[in-house]
Amino acid sequence: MAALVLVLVPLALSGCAGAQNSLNPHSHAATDIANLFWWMMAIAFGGLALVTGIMVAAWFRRKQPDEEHAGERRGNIVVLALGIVMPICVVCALFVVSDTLIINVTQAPAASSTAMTIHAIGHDWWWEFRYPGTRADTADELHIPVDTRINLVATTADVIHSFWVPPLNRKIDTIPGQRNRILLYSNELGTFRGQCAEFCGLQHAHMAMLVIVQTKAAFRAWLRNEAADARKPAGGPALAGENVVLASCSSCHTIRGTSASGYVGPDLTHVGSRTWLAGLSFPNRRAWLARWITDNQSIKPGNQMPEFHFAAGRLRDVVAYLESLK
Ligand code: HEC
Ligand SMILES: [Cu+2]
Repeated sequence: MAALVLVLVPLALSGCAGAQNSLNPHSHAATDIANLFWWMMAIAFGGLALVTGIMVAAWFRRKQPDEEHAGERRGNIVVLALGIVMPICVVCALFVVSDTLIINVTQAPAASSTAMTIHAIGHDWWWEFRYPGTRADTADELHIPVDTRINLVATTADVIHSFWVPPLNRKIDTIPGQRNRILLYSNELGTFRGQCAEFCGLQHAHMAMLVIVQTKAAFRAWLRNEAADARKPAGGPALAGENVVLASCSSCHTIRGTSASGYVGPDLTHVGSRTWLAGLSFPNRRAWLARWITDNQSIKPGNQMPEFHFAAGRLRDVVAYLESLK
């Protein structure tokens, strides 16, 4: 029973599964990182096996009382070779491999080698993504075309965060006043999860993102829609909701094509087309949106949006408007 617990608990805590797994690489940079991990793991286990083997052998060949000092000299040489010389060689080899091979591959790409640039901006506690050359500005869902080298520029609007999408590449910190770059690339269609990897305050754990890798045509269509202004609701509850949102929410949120131009929270121009909101804290569904507006401090305690206690009818209008922003 104890042995079973010892095996199962680390497996459960390791979290090696799902869409945020650096051992399930989808780019050559991530493949190299995963390979380095497996090599280091293999060498470490080789070292462990060797040391354990020597300990077991020493137990069987331990001195008998009548051979006090026999073999001491040879023992010293073994300690010197296995305990000092070999670790130095192994660590140096790993350093050279990771420094010359892995760091080079995962390094910021030469600007001329990439097909497009995307800006990732960390905020307490959500991710903003901009596509220079267009007006597209979105949050927490980063769309990219497949098989395309992207120059990802990571900056911050407040404190230090770290942009990390484990299946695609290593982490890159967002440092105030500095632009850090990393190559973003995926060789496969799919949705990968990323996470802020630098403690940035109360809701650091709820600062996640999705990277949605699309075919080039689907990506272009998405970007065209994302760059466009918000569509004016034709009528009904969505139109009534627009007035409430412009009056109550525009100091913090931008809705392009309207008077709302705040920059404290995410751009809501196409919020209706996202699948998860607020750093992937809740799915983009009607009941959750209503709860977010009235009760967001219980969903994401400490987040910088105030709660609004609208009457039921108004709340329904506001939600209808948000949902119309496709
Ligand atoms: C004082 C500034 C402020 C005001 C006013 C404000 N918000 Fe927010 N809002 C935020 C911040 C900050 C976030 C991001 C919170 C987080 O994820 O940590 C946010 C997030 C959201 C999100 C999630 C968006 C996404 O893509 O993740 C929605 C939806 C939203 N707000 C709707 C509203 C509505 C509707 C109103 C008006 C009734 C409103 N907000 C008023 C600051 C504000
Ligand atoms: Cu963060």
